Amino acid sequence: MKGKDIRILATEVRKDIIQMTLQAGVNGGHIGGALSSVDILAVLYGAVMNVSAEYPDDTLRDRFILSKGHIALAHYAVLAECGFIARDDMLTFEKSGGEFPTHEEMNIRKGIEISGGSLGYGMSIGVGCALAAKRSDAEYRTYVLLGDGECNEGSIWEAAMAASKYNLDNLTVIVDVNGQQLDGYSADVMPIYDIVQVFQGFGFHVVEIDGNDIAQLEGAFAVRCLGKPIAIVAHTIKGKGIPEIEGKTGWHHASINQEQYESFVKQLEEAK
Ligand SMILES: Cc1ncc(C[n+]2csc(CCOP(=O)(O)OP(=O)(O)O)c2C)c(N)n1
Repeated sequence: MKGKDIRILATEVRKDIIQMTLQAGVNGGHIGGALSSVDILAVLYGAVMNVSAEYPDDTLRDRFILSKGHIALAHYAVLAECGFIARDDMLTFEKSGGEFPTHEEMNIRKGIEISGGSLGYGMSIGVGCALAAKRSDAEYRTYVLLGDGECNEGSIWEAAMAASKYNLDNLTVIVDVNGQQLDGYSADVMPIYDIVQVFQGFGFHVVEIDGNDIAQLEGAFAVRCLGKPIAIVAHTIKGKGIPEIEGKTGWHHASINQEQYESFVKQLEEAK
């Protein structure tokens, strides 16, 4: 997938997310937090990670751990755009008996490293992958995508302590800070105050960026710090790409109808 224009990839992934949500009917999809993370996923898969659909289980592949597992539909979309998942299969999202439910199930052949859905444990798995790489002198890097609401889980911080203790400079954690969670603003539900300082306090080298800006993401993913894990604090907009829903509450999880689908695709095209 390397070489494809990342902005085009991101727009295609956003369209796929809308299409999957429409096809899911009343089951709907986690549309808001999927759209906020798209640029992060597009840069990772389009420009950064050493992964290939041809050899999905290569032991030296970079590891991507989707800890905010409810946005599996965004992950399915980028995996489909990169050839890991057939498009027709992607469109079985949320269908009974299908392989692509709302929270993803571990399937290395399809590029899915963990089963997700219960927030807060992907970071521990990522720390385990990075520690294993260190101990076996393997060259791969581990990337973990967290939500800012997810950072209310105490297990994140236990894993953060371990990442520093073991000097996991082969680990990059990205926090999608869209400022919202399931039923409101993160600042109201359970504020973390200064997430940059918190990660610094846990011994991370922190990079703070606009997480919907491709160039800033590319720069952040190139950062390394000897002996320290990296945390990318990525400020994003929930619902990014569709002006009608950008930053609005109520779009964490939703169903859409045909009319909304057509309007959303039009808005995505215009925002390109
Ligand atoms: C352990 C656990 N508690 C609660 C939930 C229900 N839940 C699903 S998404 C979500 C909000 C997560 O917020 P955030 O990480 O900010 O996600 P985003 O807004 O980026 O979609 C919650 C509480 C869950 N999936 N797992």
